[in-house]
Amino acid sequence: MAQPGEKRKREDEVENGGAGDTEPSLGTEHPLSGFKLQSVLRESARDKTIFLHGQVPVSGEGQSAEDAVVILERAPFQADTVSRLLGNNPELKLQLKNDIYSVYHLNPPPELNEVKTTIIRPATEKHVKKYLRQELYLIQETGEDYKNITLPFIESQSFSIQWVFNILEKKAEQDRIVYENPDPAAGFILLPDFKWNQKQVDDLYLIAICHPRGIKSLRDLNGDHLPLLKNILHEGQAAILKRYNVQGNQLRIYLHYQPSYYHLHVHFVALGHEAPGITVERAHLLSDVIQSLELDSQYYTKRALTYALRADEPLLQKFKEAGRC
Ligand code: GTA
Repeated sequence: MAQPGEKRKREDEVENGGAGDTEPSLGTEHPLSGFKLQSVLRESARDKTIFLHGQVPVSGEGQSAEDAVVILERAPFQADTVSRLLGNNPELKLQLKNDIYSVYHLNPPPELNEVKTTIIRPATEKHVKKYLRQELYLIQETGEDYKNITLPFIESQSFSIQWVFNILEKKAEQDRIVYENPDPAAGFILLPDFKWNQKQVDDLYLIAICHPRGIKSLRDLNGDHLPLLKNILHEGQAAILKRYNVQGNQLRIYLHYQPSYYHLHVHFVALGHEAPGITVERAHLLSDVIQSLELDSQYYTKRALTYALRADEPLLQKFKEAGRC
C-alpha cells in the first residue's frame, strides 16, 4: 500500500494537473502488472462492460501500490471481419439443437477477440466514485444556484483537465487529430474520443475541444461564442463526412451539462449508437444551444438546468445544505 502521504501526493498531482503534462511514455512495463482487484464498480451484461477498481504495485517503491480503475468492454463486430470469423470451419461447440434452431460456442482467434481496455492510473477517489453504480437524484439548478452553489464547488474540486491541455498543446494524441481550426477564439481540435476504438463507424465517437480557455461549460456560453459553436458544428460535420463518410444528419452532436471536465467540448456520436450520457437530463444538442443563444445571448446564464447527481456526490450535499433539494 502507498503511505498515506505518498498516495495523497499522487492524487494531488492528478487532480491539479501536476503530473502528466507531457506525452506519456508507453514504456515496456505492463500497466496492470500485479493488479489486485478491490471491487467491481459496475457491470452491464447488455453493454458487455465491466468497471473494476483495483490496486497496482508501483515499481521501485517497495510495498506501495496505487489505485486503478479498469474498464473492460467487448469490441463491436466489424462487418469486414465476420466472414474471417466464420471462414475456414472455425471450431463450433454445439450447445443446443431444436428443429431448425441451433446455438454454438465459437472461440475466435485472438485478433478477432479484442477486449477494449481503458485504464485510469493513478485513479483518485473521485474516479472510483464516478464509475460506481449509485442511485441518482434530479436537481434543478437556477442561474442563481449556479453562481452560489455550483460554481464555487467546481472551482474547489473537479477533475484535472491536464489531458485536455495536452491535446491542445500537441503533447498528446497529436497523431489522432482529425481536424483543427487553429483560431484562438473560434477554433477547436476534433479527434476520436477515448471511448471509440475507430474500427467501425457504427459507434463513431469524436470530441471537439475548443481552443479558447476558461469556457467551463454550457453555463459560460453567451452570444459571443456563436462563431465558435457554429464552427464546431459545421466544420466538425464536414470533417467527419470527409474522413468517415458519415453525414451530418446521422450524427448526434451535443454538450453535457454537467460535464466531467470543465473545458468546453462537444460530443459527436453516430446517431444509431446509444453512448453513455445521451439521456435528456444530460445531453444538450449543439444545434439547440446555438438557436437558444441566437434568441437570447444570455440564455444559459438565466435558465434553470436540470441534471442528475449521484447519491454520494458532494454537490448534491451542497444543494441539500442550501435547502435547494
Ligand atoms: N481522446 O484522454 C482522453 C480523454 N479523457 C480523459 C476523457 N475523454 C477523452 N478523450 C480522449 N482522450 O466522452 C473523453 C470521454 C468523454 C469526454 C468528456 O472526453 O470519453 P464529459 O466531460 O461530458 O464527461 O466528456 P463524461 O461524459 O462524464 O465522461 P465519461 O468519462 O465518458 O463518463 C460518462 C459516463 O459514462 C461515466 O459515468 C461512466 O459511468 C459511463 N460509461 C459507460 N460506459 C463507458 C465506457 N466504456 N467508458 C467510459 N465511461 C463509460
